[in-house]
Amino acid sequence: MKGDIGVIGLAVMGQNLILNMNDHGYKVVAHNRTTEKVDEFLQGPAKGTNIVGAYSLQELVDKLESPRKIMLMVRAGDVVDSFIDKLVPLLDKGDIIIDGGNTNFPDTNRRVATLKEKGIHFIGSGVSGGEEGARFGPSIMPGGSPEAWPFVKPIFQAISAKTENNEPCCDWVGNDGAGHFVKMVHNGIEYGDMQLITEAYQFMKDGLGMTHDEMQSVFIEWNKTELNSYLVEITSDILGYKDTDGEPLVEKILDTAGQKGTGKWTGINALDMGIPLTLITESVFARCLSSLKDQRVEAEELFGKKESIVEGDKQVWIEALRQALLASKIISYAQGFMLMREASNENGWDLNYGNVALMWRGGCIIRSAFLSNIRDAYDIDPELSFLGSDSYFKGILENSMSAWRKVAAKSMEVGIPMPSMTSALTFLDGYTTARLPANLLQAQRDYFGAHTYERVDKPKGEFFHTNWTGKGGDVSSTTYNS
Ligand code: NBP
Repeated sequence: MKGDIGVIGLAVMGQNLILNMNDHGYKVVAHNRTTEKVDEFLQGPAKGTNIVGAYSLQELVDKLESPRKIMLMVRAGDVVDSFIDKLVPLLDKGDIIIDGGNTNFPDTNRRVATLKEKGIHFIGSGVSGGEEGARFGPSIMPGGSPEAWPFVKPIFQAISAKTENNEPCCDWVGNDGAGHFVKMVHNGIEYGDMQLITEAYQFMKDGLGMTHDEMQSVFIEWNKTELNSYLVEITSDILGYKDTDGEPLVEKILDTAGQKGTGKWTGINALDMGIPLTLITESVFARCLSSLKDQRVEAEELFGKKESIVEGDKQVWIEALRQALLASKIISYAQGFMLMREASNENGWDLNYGNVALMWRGGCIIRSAFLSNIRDAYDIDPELSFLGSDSYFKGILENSMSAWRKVAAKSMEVGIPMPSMTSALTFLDGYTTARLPANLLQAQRDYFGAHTYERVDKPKGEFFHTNWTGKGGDVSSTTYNS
């Protein structure tokens, strides 16, 4: 009997996905560039299963049922192109190549188009959830050639995580690089969620002088509220974890955050598309700032250590902090969905935002109860332009407003950096202000560069230039795009 699917790449993700597919009754053919790893896998974790090995790409292709489905779980970038180049001459029209790595979506756009000309279908799929997700149920976000989806759907939906209602956390996202785009936004949102939690931690630790056991209890309690999520849950575990000397391990970890680039890509795309994705972008910058460790140590000495004590009833502050965190999180997701909406419009992807929320509901790092509410919001209004306008989320934003402002103001007053929570509030203040001071900005642009402006008392699309000083001419610059 031939194999149902081939997987290339026997590192942590590939091996675990293969074992997961095997558990669900699929016969998988496994290949890896370094073929010793095929033997190690077959004699190790895959021993006693139906998984078979292939020591060359030709052998892999020969062992697969038509149309062949070959999934790459290798390092993103040139390695994917190199495997595609080697596979194409061995494949037949209608065969399917799937890239399950963390690929930047323009690469997937390009690969879908190039392979289409050769009659090969290509799927670029985000896979989230790390090692455990891959083994027991990841969130899977596939996009690319729609013709390929019916062949891949049963396998992907079988191995994916399931919601509490047994819905698969995997569905077709859209054409071209839509799957990888949505995975990129997922990762950006993950940056935001993590940064928000760290800001709450610093407020509790430095501002309220709380012990790690106290903070752990707070996160355990928060996990029983609307903040219920994987990241809040692991944060409570981390805060309670003691090193061998009985002290909290977290305080022994160097405070410089790493990053692999997907948060940065999200920010870059937001800038390219003109979407104010402030919270995620602040989270990326917070990681950049954290990496300037030596400079920060010098600067603290130069400026003097801040006394950031927050006075007042601790319990009242903790509840205010919870509300500020929740409200900020709503803004982060609202901005992420604005970005997806813009990308969907620009690329004609026709994204289903409720389905995206459902795909993130389980199996991935940002899984949370909250995503069910997002799904509900898009069920009510599939074209919702701002998540915060949905009545459930609007209610939370309004109820949290006073506490959120208190926390933001206090953080500024005592010098606790909370870039994500404060920028989220600033965003909402801007978004809910009908008239912003961009009129003055336009006047400045016209003053120094003759960039023209539109008037509130004239139809949009009519452009005016004023000779502000009486010295300039009447010639204007090219019309601007807003
Ligand atoms: P890695 O990203 O570490 O990639 C390892 C695989 O790439 C091995 O099969 C390796 O073959 C192959 N490879 C490399 Br590296 N260079 C190669 C080359 N020049 N030619 C051919 N093959 C080459 O594996 P991973 O951590 O399992 O991740 C796989 C994909 O999934 C990546 O895109 C990753 O970003 C993504 N992802 C990872 C996670 C996670 O938690 N790790 C989560 C979600 C997504 P070799 O054995 O011969 O060196």
